[in-house]
Amino acid sequence: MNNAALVVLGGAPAFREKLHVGRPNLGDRTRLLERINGVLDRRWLSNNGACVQELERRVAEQCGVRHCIAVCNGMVGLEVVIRALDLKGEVIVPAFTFVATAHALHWQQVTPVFADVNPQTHNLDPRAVERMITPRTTGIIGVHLWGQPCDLVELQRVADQHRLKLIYDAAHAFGCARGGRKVGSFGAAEVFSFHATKFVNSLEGGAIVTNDDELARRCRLMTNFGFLGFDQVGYVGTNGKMDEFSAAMGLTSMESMADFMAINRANHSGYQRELAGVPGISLLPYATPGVDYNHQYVVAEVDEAACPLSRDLLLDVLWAENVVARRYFYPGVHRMEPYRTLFPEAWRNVPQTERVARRVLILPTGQCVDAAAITKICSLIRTAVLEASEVRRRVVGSPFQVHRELI
Ligand code: T4K
Repeated sequence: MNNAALVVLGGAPAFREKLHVGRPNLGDRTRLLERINGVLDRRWLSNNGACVQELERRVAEQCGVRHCIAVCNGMVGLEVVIRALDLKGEVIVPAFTFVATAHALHWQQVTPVFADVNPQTHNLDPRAVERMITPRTTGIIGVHLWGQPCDLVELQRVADQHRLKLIYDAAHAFGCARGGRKVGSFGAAEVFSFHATKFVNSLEGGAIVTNDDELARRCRLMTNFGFLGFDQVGYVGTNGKMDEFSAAMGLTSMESMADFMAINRANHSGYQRELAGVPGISLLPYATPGVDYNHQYVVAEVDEAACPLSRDLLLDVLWAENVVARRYFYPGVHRMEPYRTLFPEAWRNVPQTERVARRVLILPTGQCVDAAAITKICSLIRTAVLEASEVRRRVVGSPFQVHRELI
């Protein structure tokens, strides 16, 4: 009897321990602990310490930009840029993104307007952006989803033509590039997330990067309460500073970027090989010429017209086998509160988001996943799909309860 059928009957899961999407990649422990000891020795724990300064230098170098402001997380970074650019009224964002992209606007009293995505890349569709522009629109936030650079040329054209400010939520795209130009150097500013689950992580953290001197100055002041000097405040700032332990982690993580990338790339190829020919299952390919990816997300799509098993049933099977795959970013931000109540008709404008959100399943990758685990995960998927009618009968019809925490 195969594994998928086994678990449905209540047998032991295929993996003894949960294999989560988002397990952090870790750099060199010794180097990290040295850095942390250095922080303790210096007794300088936050407020523009040596590690933060070094991280900012290295991130700016890596992106080929003049300025980097390290922040406590990506969402605060977005808020600071939104405020520093004085975005008002409406700003267009993709409906298919993590909720933080929209929340950052809402938190700053700006209305997020949801535009549709390109079904091939899941990235913001510039033509859909154009359709959503109104006299109240002041900006666009592109999201380099799954580490794929947006349609940079077209989005810039739309922004220029309509005199809109364009920034990027680059939470997924550290280390990525298009045409040799690094993500981080596009638009008025870009914001990275260095959250634990990201390609490069600083526990919690993020960075604002820009070539605009004045914008950088404002962002830096705003992340430190708006202080211009010891006793002088010039803006309504916030506390968006990164602390020294986080920066130590970020620096150590950056030093292992090449390793992380190689692991992610090999994992992605493994999934591609092992899932080839499974009916109705495909992987987002990361294959556009001239684009460098970090391969941080393994994005599977379940085409219900061709796959005998629904995406959600497949998710149930995987969870039951201790493979904690995720339905990012179901059901689309426009269907989350408060946006669902504020804009109950928004779904009508985003048919591709609606479709993509029903298809996507993110599979585990990174350091915690090896070739043997990938083979096992793919064999579970293959078995579940090939024996769909039996799996469906047992999952739906049995008292076996799949624990769906977090979903
Ligand atoms: N823009 C975009 C496009 C984003 O994707 C994000 C964040 C942001 C902006 C905002 O950036 P930050 O403000 O977060 O810097 C997780 C992350 O918390 C979030 O950072 C990330 N995107 C999002 C895609 O994923 P959840 O709600 O899925 O978190 P959670 O707790 O379910 O954890 C994710 C998985 O990672 C789980 O399977 C467990 C695993 N995990 C997590 C942590 C923290 C570990 O194994 N170890 C860990 O230490 O949001």
